[in-house]
Amino acid sequence: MSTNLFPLFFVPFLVLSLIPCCLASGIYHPLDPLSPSEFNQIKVIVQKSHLGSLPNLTFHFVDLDEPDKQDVLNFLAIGHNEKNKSIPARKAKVVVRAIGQTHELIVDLTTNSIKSDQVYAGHGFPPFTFNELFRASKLPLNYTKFKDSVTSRGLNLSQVSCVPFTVGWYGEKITKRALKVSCFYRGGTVNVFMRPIEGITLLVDVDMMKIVMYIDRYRVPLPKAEGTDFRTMKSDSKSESCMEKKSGFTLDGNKVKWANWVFHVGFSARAGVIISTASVFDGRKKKYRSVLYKGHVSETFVPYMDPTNEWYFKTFMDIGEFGFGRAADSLQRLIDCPENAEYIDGYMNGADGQAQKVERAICIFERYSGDVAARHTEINVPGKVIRSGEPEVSLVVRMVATVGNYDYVLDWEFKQSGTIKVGVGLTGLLEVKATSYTNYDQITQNVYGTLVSENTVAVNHDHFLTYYLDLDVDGNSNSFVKGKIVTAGVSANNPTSPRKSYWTVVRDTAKTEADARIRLGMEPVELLIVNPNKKTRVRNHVGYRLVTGQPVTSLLAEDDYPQIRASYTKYQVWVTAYNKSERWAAGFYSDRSRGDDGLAVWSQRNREIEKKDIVLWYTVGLHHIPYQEDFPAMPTLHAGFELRPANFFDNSPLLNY
Ligand SMILES: *[C@@H]1O[C@H](CO)[C@@H](O)[C@H](O)[C@H]1NC(C)=O
Ligand SMILES: *[C@@H]1O[C@H](CO)[C@@H](O)[C@H](O)[C@H]1NC(C)=O
Ligand SMILES: *[C@@H]1O[C@H](CO)[C@@H](O)[C@H](O)[C@H]1NC(C)=O
Ligand SMILES: *[C@@H]1O[C@H](CO)[C@@H](O)[C@H](O)[C@H]1NC(C)=O
Ligand SMILES: *[C@@H]1O[C@H](CO)[C@@H](O)[C@H](O)[C@H]1NC(C)=O
Ligand SMILES: [Cu+2]
Repeated sequence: MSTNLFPLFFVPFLVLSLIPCCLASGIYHPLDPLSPSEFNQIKVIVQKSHLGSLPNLTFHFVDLDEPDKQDVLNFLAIGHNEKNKSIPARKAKVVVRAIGQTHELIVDLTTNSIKSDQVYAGHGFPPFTFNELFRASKLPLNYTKFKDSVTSRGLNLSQVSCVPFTVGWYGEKITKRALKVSCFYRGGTVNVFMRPIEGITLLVDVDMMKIVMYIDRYRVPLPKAEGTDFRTMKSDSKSESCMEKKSGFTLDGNKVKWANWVFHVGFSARAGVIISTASVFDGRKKKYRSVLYKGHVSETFVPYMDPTNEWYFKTFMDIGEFGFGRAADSLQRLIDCPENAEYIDGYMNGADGQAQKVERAICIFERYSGDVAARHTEINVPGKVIRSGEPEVSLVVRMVATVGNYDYVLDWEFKQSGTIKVGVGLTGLLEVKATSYTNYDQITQNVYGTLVSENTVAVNHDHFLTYYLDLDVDGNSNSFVKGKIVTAGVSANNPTSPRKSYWTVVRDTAKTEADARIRLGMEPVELLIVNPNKKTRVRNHVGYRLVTGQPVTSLLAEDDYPQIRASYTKYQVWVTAYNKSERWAAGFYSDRSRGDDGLAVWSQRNREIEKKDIVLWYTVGLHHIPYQEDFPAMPTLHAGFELRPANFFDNSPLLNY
């Protein structure tokens, strides 16, 4: 779902200096996120413009307008210590709303000016501001009909908490910015999500900030408070003293250097953690070689599978409707990250444009997993038993997005083997529906989920996290190769083999975007991004392999409205031609979107993708059928994928970096 209204501890930042701090200290990287002073500078520039005098000006999106890729790469190649004035201009993309219009601005921080201002006239709306969500959540508490509904259920208004939900799109010709608000009863629990006050539909027109529809259709018993507390016994005695473990990496501004890896860690309100310009050191070639220009979660799609009046609209796109960075929670030491972790704060804009800080938004730590990175025992050398091996030590970059009831743990794990392992952990609270049933034997109708406790149905749903992966494998002229593994026969009268079959690999290079839409299933495939211009010592194309997870695609009908908005979830893998402005899989304006922008639409252009700068999109999907163990809070469920070198190195990188 869509909002996290509880941590209200954003610290406003004062304008300290108009010079980006990073420039002064010489550790600047052109993809550094906007600094607090830059956010505040942008606010001042916009307020001093013609927009400043408009009533109710709100900042919905403020992010770095990244320099062109070539400029970034040129800058990094030159190195940051030289006094060469080719630092790309700092610019920001800003989306504000005023008098019912959405303005897209490019703000130039170097010249203190607005470079362009366009009114967006297409479908869909920018992300909600925290203020809007907060104000919408308070409206029912002062709405007579709702107060009557609460009283007539024998409940106490002082114990009611309301939560706003985005509403999706169902074919309406005209859409407004709207939220539906659902209310919950605390009455002795901190787990508000487990006690929904069911049967009420409450629609808020967000621009008017007014309730415009109210229906109280039915009532069912409120699930009990008992047994819903999700707080586990926290042992404060976790010894901090163990070992004084020196972190084996260096953090220089936002640049990380560890083992054979260098990369940049960014943060934005929309994407949350962003990994960019990741390169791995090749010990034989004695140089860093590029792997990933940029990677982050591009969109999420969480459709619930209850089509009834009160629940059908729950088809959330948390990145575009709200933002993973906006939902970033301050990490708890020794719980969210281990004792050897270092932390990075995150910054974003408030609705008023002012910089806000999320302390400890990202952590970075070395992981001693107890696993084996590589090993072997050799007994065939006469008179000897030769044992060798290396323990797995990796570097993890982590962020947690708490999007209302759900918590997503987002990991980027770098391994010395050259692998980048991307992990998603799902935990937090389920979205439940109150019901009159108290046990399974009573159930006579479809409840669209699992009875997880008395009067409590946890509704079936999906999670789709679509990753933007701009791989630049050893440079940016890349191709996408599909290797099908097929059964081959041995002819019956072959004199040299008694075998009848074996398997072999049939490789196919995708020419255009249409060749690169992949629905994974029973058929075994190897998916590679290769650089056809670069060869290994023995003349294989250098590449990286996408090691996929469970093959999950959306099961909704093609013509179902939520599916039209998230049509890209019918395939797990897409490859598109690089275009700086194509980053958000469901389109930039995904609130109330209609599927007319986004990955599926871009792919329809069917651009050439052979020996081109290309972007890989991979969707981590989970069909979530809840179980009783997910109540009252869910033990973490893991999913993910890997990017693994495939003929990238001349031999195992564990041996010679
Ligand atoms: C602007 O804000 C004022 C007060 O905050 C409110 O009364 C008014 O309705 C708002 N106007 C619009 C167009 O949102
Ligand atoms: C800056 O670097 C570029 C590219 O290396 C070079 O062409 C240019 O001459 C340099 N400028 C100065 C002022 O050193
Ligand atoms: C509650 O609503 C009334 C009008 O219905 C309004 O006068 C009052 O200011 C509201 N109170 C709050 C706390 O919003
Ligand atoms: C409602 O809650 C308030 C505050 O806890 C309490 O003073 C009041 O007695 C309660 N009313 C009912 C009807 O339970
Ligand atoms: C880049 O993408 C945008 C958005 O899809 C599109 O409008 C634009 O034409 C594209 N540019 C090129 C050069 O294809
Ligand atoms: Cu779930």
